[in-house]
Amino acid sequence: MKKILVTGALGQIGSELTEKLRSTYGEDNIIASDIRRPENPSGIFEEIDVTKEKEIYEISKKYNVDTIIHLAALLSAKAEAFPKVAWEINMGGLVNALEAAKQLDLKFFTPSSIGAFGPSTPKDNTPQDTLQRPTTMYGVNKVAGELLCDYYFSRFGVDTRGVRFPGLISYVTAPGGGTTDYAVEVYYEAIRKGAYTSYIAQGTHMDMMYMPDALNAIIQLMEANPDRLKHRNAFNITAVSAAPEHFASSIRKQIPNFEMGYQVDPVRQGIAESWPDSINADAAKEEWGFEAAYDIDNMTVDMLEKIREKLKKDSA
Ligand code: AKB
Repeated sequence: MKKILVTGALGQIGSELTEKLRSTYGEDNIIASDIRRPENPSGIFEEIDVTKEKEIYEISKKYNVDTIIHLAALLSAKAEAFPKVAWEINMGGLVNALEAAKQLDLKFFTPSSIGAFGPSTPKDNTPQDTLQRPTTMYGVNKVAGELLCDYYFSRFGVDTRGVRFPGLISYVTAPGGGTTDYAVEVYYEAIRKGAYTSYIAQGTHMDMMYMPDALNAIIQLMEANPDRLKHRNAFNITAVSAAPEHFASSIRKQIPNFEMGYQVDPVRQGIAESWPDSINADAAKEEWGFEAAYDIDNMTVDMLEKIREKLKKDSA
């Protein structure tokens, strides 16, 4: 990768990935884009509506990029609330991005998710290659997206690569409309109130990962030797399998009086229950050497420290 267009650059992954790419590949080589221009973009920024057929193509051509990292998408809970909009953004945006990659001969990354699995998928140690019959619009988009990326690879030779992200935890930009968002909120509320009411029920396991590991995964996969890749779209990756009470006990090691309550949201609980409890990430390890560096406890220490600094700065 030398010159990279990032779509959805203002989102949870995009905002941090753009900065990391800039420090790795050089300021002028990263073109951030999103549907709206921020007030003070910190580097090259272009407004792109991914659902408009030619916008990704035009900007990719304008800057002569060699890679597209396509992140613009609606997350699971939002997609359940607005399924048709989700189809238009998640699938319409993806096919436009893939077409740009095909026409300009670009490398391509887009994330899939643990949401690509469904209730009939084996729940524990979910294999890389398994039954995928998701029951959510987001899941349908993710499976269709994986297949579409594989199709552009096998039919048109586009170098497509992807991972199935677990719930991503970070302090920089809040996730919007995901099922796993509680695992970010819990840290903020632990600091602000010493307590959190979880909308996901006790005992509901999902895979989770700290953002620095997720960013490394994207770069590592995109830089991996293609001859070693037996899979492409998309690799299972994980760091921890955790339920709300595991976050509570990890936080209690740092904030002993922290209290966790439960008020379950049936929609997000239903989505969570349709996803795996834990996934098997051996293929990512074997084919491109990925292993997460953070477990729940060292992530908790870092999250709490960074959120405290951020809140202090915001209130200064
Ligand atoms: C969501 O909850 O929708 C996302 C995901 C696991 O894909 N965080």
